[in-house]
Order: sequence, then structure tokens, then C-alpha cells
Amino acid sequence: MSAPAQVFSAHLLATLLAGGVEHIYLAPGSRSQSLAIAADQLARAGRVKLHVRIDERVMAFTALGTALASHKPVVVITTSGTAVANLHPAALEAHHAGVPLLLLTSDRPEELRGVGANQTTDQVGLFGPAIKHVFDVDAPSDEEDQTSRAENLGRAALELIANQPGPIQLNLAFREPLSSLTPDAAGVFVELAEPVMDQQVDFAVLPAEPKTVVVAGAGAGEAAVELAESFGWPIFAEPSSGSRYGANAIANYRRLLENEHELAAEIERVIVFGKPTLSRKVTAMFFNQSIEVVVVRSKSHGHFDVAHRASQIVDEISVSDEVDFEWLNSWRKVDTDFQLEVSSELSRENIVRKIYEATTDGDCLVLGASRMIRVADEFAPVKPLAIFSNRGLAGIDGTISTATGVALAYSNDDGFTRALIGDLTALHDVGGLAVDQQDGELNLQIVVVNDGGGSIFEGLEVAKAKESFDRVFRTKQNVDFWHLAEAYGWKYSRVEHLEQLSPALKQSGRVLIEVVLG
Ligand SMILES: Cc1ncc(C[n+]2csc(CCOP(=O)(O)OP(=O)(O)O)c2C)c(N)n1
Ligand SMILES: [Mg+2]
Repeated sequence: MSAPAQVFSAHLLATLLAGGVEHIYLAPGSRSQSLAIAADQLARAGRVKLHVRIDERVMAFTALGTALASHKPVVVITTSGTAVANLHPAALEAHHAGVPLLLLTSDRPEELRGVGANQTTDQVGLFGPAIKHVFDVDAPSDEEDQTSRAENLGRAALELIANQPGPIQLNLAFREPLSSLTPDAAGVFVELAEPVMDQQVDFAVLPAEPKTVVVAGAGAGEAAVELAESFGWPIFAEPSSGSRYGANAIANYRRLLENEHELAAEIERVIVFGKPTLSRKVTAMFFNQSIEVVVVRSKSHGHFDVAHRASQIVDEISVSDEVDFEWLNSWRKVDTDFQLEVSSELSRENIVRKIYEATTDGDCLVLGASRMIRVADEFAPVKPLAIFSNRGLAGIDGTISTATGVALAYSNDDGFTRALIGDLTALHDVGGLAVDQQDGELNLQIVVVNDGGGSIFEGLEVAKAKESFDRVFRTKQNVDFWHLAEAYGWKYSRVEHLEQLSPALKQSGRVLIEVVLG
């Protein structure tokens, strides 16, 4: 006899697959057993890629990486209780970066809530505003048709996530019997119509004359480049914007602003795409009363208007008359003149250069929060690369996991996924080094810039607090990365001179590369 829970789970997952889900992540548990069995059946039949993790926090960040890189919703399955809470950091990041995650959290049925039952808490409000929507779903029973119930739920969740990418929680109650061997989910096929999309677009037509620059933050994408190229505007693109390519990109924009180059003083209008967070000088432009700010809404990162000064917040922009390309040409010229001489020392800027040199079409780069992404913003060349970074909330957590998730989204290709992260960022997510052998071979390099703790704080106001600095800000750790790599079954390379870096970046498989800065 098939348990209602099993019928429901098989049909729910089959519906989500029909809606484009290609990856399911799960961590073991009892309450979620029908989902786990159905997921395994689907994976064995080759209908979905299943990834199993023991730590739900690691799992959720890994799923986040896969969703970021694949642009498709990814399913995450947990049991009840603290397991659910461990999804919270990644759910928050996904919320602020518009990453589609379907969080299937298992729960006790209604009669066991609020009465002290084991592993039971209020899971429905747990994520607060980080979740776009919570479906609180009653336990499957014999009294209803679980097939259509599961399909309707799956369809509704997919439609929501297609219109508003981000995390959605399906809180699923299950009652005993919690599973059965039938039905086999591999034999369940569901047909789905395309989701109904909300197509409303706000459009602005701008005068051409003001001297304009396009600022592209995280989530800006190719639309920023298309606009800049159509109207002859320079573009200041952060490394993970997806817009740092093409003839209009000003590679040295950050240092030109920091050096108060005279051209910067001529800027009259800024058009913002995505969420720019890396440079204080860029933020200062938004607050500058002599600069008009026009904001283009980002489907993933929402609209960005930190100074509350946007003259318009729109979806698309056009220009009313001919534009003058002289402005762009002046920027291009100073950008070329501003190139620095390249030295051979093991400096942060040279690490960035070598990493960008080694990374080509078909590879992916993941940049951790903190210092190295800012160094990349300053020194990275203009190059069309797939670059990901958790800029929704810019946490240093979950970065090894995110990179693994990105690599898993690309796992059919020969390319490399490279993460460039700080030492504390690496140690924060050591659990992300755990390898699920079923994930297969991955070309995944975690490049750890070991500068003895949180060096980013040296550049902040807190550096003046000399007595407190090491103890409460820098927080240097004494962990041996070689032993760490050994323990988790990763290859290890130690880089102490710049010329050792490029050969290290050629190694296939999972490699932890420790770059030691003196
Ligand atoms: C989860 C989380 N906790 C704390 C912070 C605050 N924070 C920002 S940068 C940083 C230090 C990072 O050090 P490291 O990874 O070594 O990078 P470095 O700046 O030294 O290159 C910390 C703790 C954060 N962003 N996210
Ligand atoms: Mg550091």
C-alpha cells in the first residue's frame, strides 16, 4: 500500500522537475523520508541530479551556488527543527540577491505542534521577511487526492518563483506512515504549462546631453552594457556585475574616482544597474547633489537607491536624441593612460591578475566578500567571464559551499571553477570541504589568500583602535590549511612566490591553494 506521504512527495518532486528543476539537495532526516526516497528514485532514473549533504547550512549555500550559476530554481529538502534554521543564512542571501530556491522543510502535523513534541518548533514564521512566500501544507491523508494536491502546490510555487526570484518555503507536514516503497517517483510524469508572467514594464526616455556614466553593481548583467553601448556612455562595472566587458567598460574606474581625476568631476548623471556595494567613491556619487541618479530596477537585486535621490526608478531606458561620443572617448583615453606597471611580487593585485589570466571562457570565478573582491574591482581587466559573488548581503559565510554549487551546475563541462577568498572566509565554511563522492569529479580550486586574519579591517576606522585590533577585529587563526585539505581529501598547493601561482591554477580536481602573504 502506498503511503499518502509517498504519493504526495513523488508528485510534488515530479511537478517541480517538470517546471525546470535540475538539482535537488537533501540532508538526511526522518520527517522528510518520503521526499528523500522520491528524490533518490528520480536521481537513479537520471531525471535529476541529487546532492546529499550532512550540514544544512552548507547544503543551502551549495544550492544557492547551483541556482546562481544555472538560473534555475533548485530544491532543498530538510527534516524538521534546527535543520530548518540552518537554511537561514543562505535564504537571506538568496532573498537579497533574487536567487530561486525552493525550500522543502518537513514538519510535524498540526496535532503535534505546540504540545512539546520532539524536534518541533514554529517553522512557518521562522525565516521572517527573508522568504517571499510560505506555503503551510497540511499532512497528506487518505481523504484527499494527493496527486492533484501535490501538483497544484508545485505549480503555484513555480509560478511565484518565476515572477519573483528568491527563496520560497514549502513547509510540509507529514504524518505516519512517513514513507512507503511505492509509488516509484521515477514513473511519475507531470505536464506543466509555462507559468503566467507579470509583464509590466516602466519605461523612461531621457535627454541625451548630461554627461552620463553607467554604474553596474551585482546583478546588473548585459542590459547595463547594452544601454552603455547604445548611447556611448562609459560603464563602471563591479567584478560580479556581469557587465565588466566590452568597449565601454572602464577597467580603472575605481582608481580614477579615488584619485579625483578631473573627468570624474564632470559627471552629471549616473544610471545605476544592480547593487553596487564595493566602493565608497561610487556611493559618494549617489549622494552628490550635482549628479542626477536614475535607477534601473534589477529583477534579482531589486532597486538600489541608498541616497534616496533617484529622479526615476524604471525597468528600461531610452534616449531622446543623438548622443556625443566624445565623452566616452575621453574616458577610454584616461583609462588606457592609467594602466599600472606590473611587478613580479606576490601582491594582492598580482594575485588578481594571474587569476583573471588563468580564467577563460567556460570557467567560473567566485569571489568571496571582504578584501579580494575590492582588489579585483580595482585591478581586474575588462574580460567577459562568468563571475559570481554573494553580494546580496556580502557575508563571509558559505563561500566554499557556494563555489561548490557553482561547480556542480557546470559539472558536465571541462571548465574550472575558481574561488578567490580570504583566510577567515575559508575557515568560516570548512564544512563546505566535505565531499559527496556521488557528486563526481569537479575541477574546483579554492584559492585562499592567507594574510593572517581579517585584513580588510586595516583599511577601516577601527584600525586606529590599536590595542583592540588584533583581538577583536583581525582574529588571526592558527589552522594548518595543508592538514585541513588532507583531512577532507583535497589536493593542496602552497604559494609563496608569484611564479608558483599560475602552475598551481592548472591542477584539475579539487584543490585548495593557499597563497601566503607575509
Ligand atoms: C557572516 C559574516 N560575519 C562577519 C562579517 C564581517 N566581516 C567582513 S570582512 C571580515 C573579515 C574577512 O577576513 P578574510 O576572509 O581573511 O578576508 P581579508 O579581508 O583578510 O582578505 C569579516 C569578519 C561578514 N561579512 N559576514
Ligand atoms: Mg584575511
